[in-house]
Amino acid sequence: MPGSSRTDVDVVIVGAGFAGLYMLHRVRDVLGLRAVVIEAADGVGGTWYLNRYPGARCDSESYVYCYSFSEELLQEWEWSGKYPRQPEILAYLRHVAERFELLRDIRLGTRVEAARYQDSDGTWRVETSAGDVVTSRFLVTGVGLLAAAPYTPDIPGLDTFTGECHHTGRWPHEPVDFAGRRVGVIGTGSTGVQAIPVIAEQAAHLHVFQRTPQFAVPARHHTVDRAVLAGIRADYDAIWAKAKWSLSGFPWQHNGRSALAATPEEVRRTFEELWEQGGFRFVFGSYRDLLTDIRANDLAADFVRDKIRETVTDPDTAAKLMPFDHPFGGRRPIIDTHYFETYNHDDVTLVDLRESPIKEVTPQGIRTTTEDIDLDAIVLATGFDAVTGPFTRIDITGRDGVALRREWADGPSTYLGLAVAGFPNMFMVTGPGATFGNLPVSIEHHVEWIASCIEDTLRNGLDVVEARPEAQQDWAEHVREQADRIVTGPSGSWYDGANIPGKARSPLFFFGSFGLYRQRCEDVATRGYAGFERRALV
Ligand code: NA7
Repeated sequence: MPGSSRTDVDVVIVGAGFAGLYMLHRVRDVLGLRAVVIEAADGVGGTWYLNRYPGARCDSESYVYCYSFSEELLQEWEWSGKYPRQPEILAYLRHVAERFELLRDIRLGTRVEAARYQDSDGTWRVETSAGDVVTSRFLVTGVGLLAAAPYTPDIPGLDTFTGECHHTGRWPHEPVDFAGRRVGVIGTGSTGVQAIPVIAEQAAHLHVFQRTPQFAVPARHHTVDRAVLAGIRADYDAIWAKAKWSLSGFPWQHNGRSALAATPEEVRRTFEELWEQGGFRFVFGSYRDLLTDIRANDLAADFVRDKIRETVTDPDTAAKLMPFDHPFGGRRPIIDTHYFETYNHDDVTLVDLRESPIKEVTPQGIRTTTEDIDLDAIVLATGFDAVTGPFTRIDITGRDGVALRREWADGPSTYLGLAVAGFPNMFMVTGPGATFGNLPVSIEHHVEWIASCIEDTLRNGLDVVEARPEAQQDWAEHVREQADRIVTGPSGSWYDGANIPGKARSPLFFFGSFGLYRQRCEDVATRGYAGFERRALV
């Protein structure tokens, strides 16, 4: 593959998570290009390096929350259970980095501060926290959707708190001991819901500060029988084929039926079965109209509310935990382990912030409009400046010095979530406007598509590849159409930027299916990268 000696490397990759590690392997070992990964953290793993809070676990089943590109890797790695815990995923990614000898081309503990496209010679200048500059022909971001941009709300007095305070996305590496302590958790998204039952087991008393009650489906985590794993290993080709062309990156589809055409008894039976199986099947393996017809959606929402009512013994607490202001799946579906059961313990108190909002944090604890709650530790499970935040924290400038931050001030616009008009030779793995679901499946797809595009560009003796503004405009409209098509379109959460005060609201994902998206990307490639302008520098 013809690289270039004009630059330090051919490809700079930002981030050493699932995306960056595979991108490096692909461009270096398959295409033979010179590449470097620059990673702010002191270790590989991305999200799974940073999110070490108690109970951190993946919501995708372990055997599909991994790479599929290497048959040997698939066959040799032993997952311990249905859902992998954070340390296990981190161990897996470290194993990948070592197995494919990636570490020698990864610069850890180095933050990309700025990346500037040079109009004069079609290259990128990447400025790092180490004070140096790396020049490159291509810039590929593997910055992830969330972990690089934790969000701490501006609560008055937070910095006056004299106890321990941690954001879940920046959890200390040494264990935090909650035994015998009074702990407050702010936030009941996926993270809070995972952490709360685990912290409750240790703490003397746990106060949960809830602003928006959420739907959660039980994980039903269990260890995996060796025989079951062997069966999965033998069937991997079929499993990946399904996952790649599915709705959300999982190897199953909805049941093909309408919830509205079924009798109430059938609906109840189906939901009960899926509830017992646990996990995302309840959302994506259920009726075909669950996410597209509000009447079908209401049936699922009522079912979950009934479950909360049955599980939580105190009716007042149960009522407060009942989601009411968004459809089921309108926010990121939550998978839990004993979350609602936790509220049956005497040493757990739910504080409903809709009734009594937080006024301030004091040196001793949290003051709401109705009471002072003394605490020894506060856990901020308050989420992330999702999808665009990891980009806007870097000073990226494209052609004519235009800043990406400014381009995206009213919401991001991309072509296929892979490229941005005005930012030549820059590609994004899972950028805004791409699909959301079982992410390793998206990541592998993006990495392979980007590598093929770079390969094809270089083979054709071209220097620059750039999304055309009109193709980007068409894609933005398509993203919006798909968001409007589903009743569970963004409902005021990080899905559309609503969780960050002042952030522009716009759909951050393509809510069509993984299959539809993959087809579109394949069509673009087969039509000679339609929608991209490719040129040689004279
Ligand atoms: P989320 O899903 O954004 O949840 C953040 C939570 O923090 C949510 O319950 C918020 O309430 C709450 N929050 C945020 N700001 C405040 C203030 N100021 N006061 C009280 N409560 C607040 O983040 P997660 O980390 O749980 O999950 C992010 C993704 O990580 C997850 O979806 C997975 O894909 C992995 P709100 O709902 O806004 O009322």
